[in-house]
Amino acid sequence: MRNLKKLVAAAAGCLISTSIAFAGAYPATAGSGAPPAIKDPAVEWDHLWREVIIDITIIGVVFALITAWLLWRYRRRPGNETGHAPKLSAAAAVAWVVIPTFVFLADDLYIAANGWQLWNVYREVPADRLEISLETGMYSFDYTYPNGLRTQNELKVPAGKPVLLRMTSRDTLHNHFIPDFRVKEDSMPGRITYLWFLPKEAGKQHVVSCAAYCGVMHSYMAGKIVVLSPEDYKAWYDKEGAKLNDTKSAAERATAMPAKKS
Ligand SMILES: [Cu+2]
Repeated sequence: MRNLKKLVAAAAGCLISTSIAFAGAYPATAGSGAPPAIKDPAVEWDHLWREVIIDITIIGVVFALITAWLLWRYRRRPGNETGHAPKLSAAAAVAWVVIPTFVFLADDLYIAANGWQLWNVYREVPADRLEISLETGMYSFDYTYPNGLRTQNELKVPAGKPVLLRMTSRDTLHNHFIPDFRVKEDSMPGRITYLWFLPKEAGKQHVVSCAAYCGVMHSYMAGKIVVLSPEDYKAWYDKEGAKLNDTKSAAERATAMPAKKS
């Protein structure tokens, strides 16, 4: 009985200190007064994900070891079938329910609070950003750059600059999912939604996929994000912008010409 009490106390102490140690390992930024530094949301989401995996692994292993030890400690022995098994005291029985529940809930709350905090940080888009409009439709992603340039299913972006997509849809619900950047947001008719990400490595391409069932060709609704160096991006953007202006002025000249008399 004394052993059991010691065990309960040791397990509780171990788990609570583990939980507190993790809380210390992930410093809070919300409410500290200073604006949070711009961080790559993808890295932060990965951090949180690893933390969930580590927590549930530690809790799972500790509880499995305790269970295995109890099974061995109180195993059936020959000649002891009628037995005089020690009874749990009321306090020990309550402790067995309350302490594990507290540990699980404390960890759940801690993880949920970190997720909520990270979500709030993520929803504050960095001021220095490239803003691009996105209209989704069956079955394409149509991007419009600040100079009016349009691309379909391919978004070129400069490395090192946060990119904000303002999204809407011309027909039904779609979703712009970029797995590599850990971002995913619905686009829908009559509403503007947004997501942002931080492309870091020039020369890389990232898959974009629709992640909301939008019709029979939904599985074909995919695109890519091409990350260029800032210089290459500027060169491409200026060149395509100039082409667009030439086309526009030619169209304006054509409409301004007086109609020939017949
Ligand atoms: Cu879809």
